[in-house]
Amino acid sequence: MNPQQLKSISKRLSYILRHHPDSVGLTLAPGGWVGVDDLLTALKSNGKSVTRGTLDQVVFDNDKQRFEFSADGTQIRARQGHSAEVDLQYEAATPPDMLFHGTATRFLESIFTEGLIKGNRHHVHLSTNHETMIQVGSRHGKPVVLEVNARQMVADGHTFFVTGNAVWLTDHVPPQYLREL
Ligand code: HQG
Repeated sequence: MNPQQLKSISKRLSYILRHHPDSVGLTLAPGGWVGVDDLLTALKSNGKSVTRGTLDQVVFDNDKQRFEFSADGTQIRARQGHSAEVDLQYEAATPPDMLFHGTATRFLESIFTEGLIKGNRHHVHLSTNHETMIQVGSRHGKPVVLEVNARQMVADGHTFFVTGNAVWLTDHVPPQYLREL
């Protein structure tokens, strides 16, 4: 399986596990989980057969570690980025004092008016990694990184969650906690 094929399967998995499980007749269980056997069967009946070995490769070699298996290996989920209605069941966690958000310069005016909003997704995505955030921002245009005063947000009662691939999630970042770097 070449990298291009693996990427194509990864995109298909993102589509199913984050946005449209119904497109292949699946529903997300609490936590965002889907049975691995159910997923493989659904892919097969939709003419997109994937072996368990290839699925493992997509999950373990994924550049952003977007997916994870349950501890017993029988279930799979996307770690974040969902628009489908589901409770990911993450427990609240205390973030580092500062987090980063990558965006495009064209969004700045609106962001400094209404703050960072989650849009279609469940949460606003933040990171401790400045470099990663430049990449994330460049998906939308000329990248710019914002510093988020997470320490003050926690002090003011905002809740954060962290995923297994170190993406920090929160509901909304009001503009007073943001600073352009
Ligand atoms: C921006 C990728 C105007 C926000 C990445 C972003 C991430 C506003 C865009 C994950 C705004 C939404 C998520 C406001 C926020 N006015 N624009 N008030 N508030 N925005 O794709 O964070 O590759 O939904 O800054 O790595 O770019 O899919 O969010 O530019 O972790 O695994 O609106 O997606 O992961 O875009 O990316 P997105 P994002 P994957």
